[in-house]
Amino acid sequence: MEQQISQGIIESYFRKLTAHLDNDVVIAGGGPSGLVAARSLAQKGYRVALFEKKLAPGGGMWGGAMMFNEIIIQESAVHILDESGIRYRKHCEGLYTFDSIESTAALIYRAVNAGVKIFNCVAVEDLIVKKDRVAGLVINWSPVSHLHLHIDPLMISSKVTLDSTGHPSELVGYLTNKNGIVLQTGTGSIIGEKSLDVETGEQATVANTGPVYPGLYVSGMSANNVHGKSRMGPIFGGMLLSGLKAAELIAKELEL
Ligand code: 48F
Repeated sequence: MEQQISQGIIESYFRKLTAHLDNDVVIAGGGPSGLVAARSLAQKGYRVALFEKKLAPGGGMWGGAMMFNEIIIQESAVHILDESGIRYRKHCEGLYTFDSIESTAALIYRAVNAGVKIFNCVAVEDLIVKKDRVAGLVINWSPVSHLHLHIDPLMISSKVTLDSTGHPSELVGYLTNKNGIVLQTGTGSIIGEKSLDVETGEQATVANTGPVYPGLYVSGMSANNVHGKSRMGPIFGGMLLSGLKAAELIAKELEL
C-alpha cells in the first residue's frame, strides 16, 4: 500500500511535468492576471503551463486589502466574475465587492479545470533566450533559492512566455539585466512602478499589457512596473481584464 501511494504520486506528477516540457504558452506567476490569461488560453485549446513560486497560487488576491479579505471591482470587469461563478454585491454606482477567498479559489479552479497545468513551489529563475527571442523558462524548486543551495535548474520550452509575476516583473528583469537588450518600450531596463493612483493605474494595466520583446509578454502589475505606471491598490478589474487581453494577444500571435 505505502509503495503504491508513493508510486502513484511520483508517476502522475512526472507524467504531468513531462507533458509540459514543451508548451504553446508558459506563464510565470499565478496571481489574478496570470490565472485569467492561463484559463482563457487553455479554453482556446493551447497547451499552457503556469509556474508559481509559492505554495498557493493566487498572488495578491487572498489578503484583500490590509488583510480585510474583500476585493473591489469595477463594472467593466464584472463579466469575468460571472464567467467564473464568483458572487459579488453592488457597493455603490460602478463598484462591486466580492470575497477574496471565494474568488481566488474560483480563479485557480477554473484555470486547472480548463486544462492549465499549475506547478506550484517552482520558481522561475531565468529565461531561455535564443536568436533574440525568449524561448521558455529556467525553473527550480523555490526552496533551492530560499536556502541558497547551489543546484542547477531545469528548462521548459515554449512558443510564448508571459511575465505575470506582479510588482517585481521578474522575467523582464532577468532579460534586461543579463542580455543588454532594448525592450519594445524603447528602454533597456524596467522603468519601475509609480506611487498609487487608482484611475490611471487601472487604465495603464490594461493598456500596457502586451509584448515587450519577441516571445515575451507582460500582464497585470508586471506591465505597469515595466512601463513605469502607477499602482492601484485593492481594485482588481484591471488585473482580470489584463489577463484576458494578454490571452487574446498571445492567441493572435500563435494563430499566425
Ligand atoms: O502579484 P500578483 O497577484 O500579480 P498580478 O496578477 O496582480 C497584482 C495584484 O495582486 C495586486 C495589485 C492589484 O491592485 O496591485 O498586487 O499582477 O501575483 C504574482 C504571482 O507571481 C508569483 C508570486 O508568488 C505571485 O503569486 N511569482 C513572482 N515571481 C515569481 C513568481 C517567479 N520568479 N517564479 C514563479 N512565480
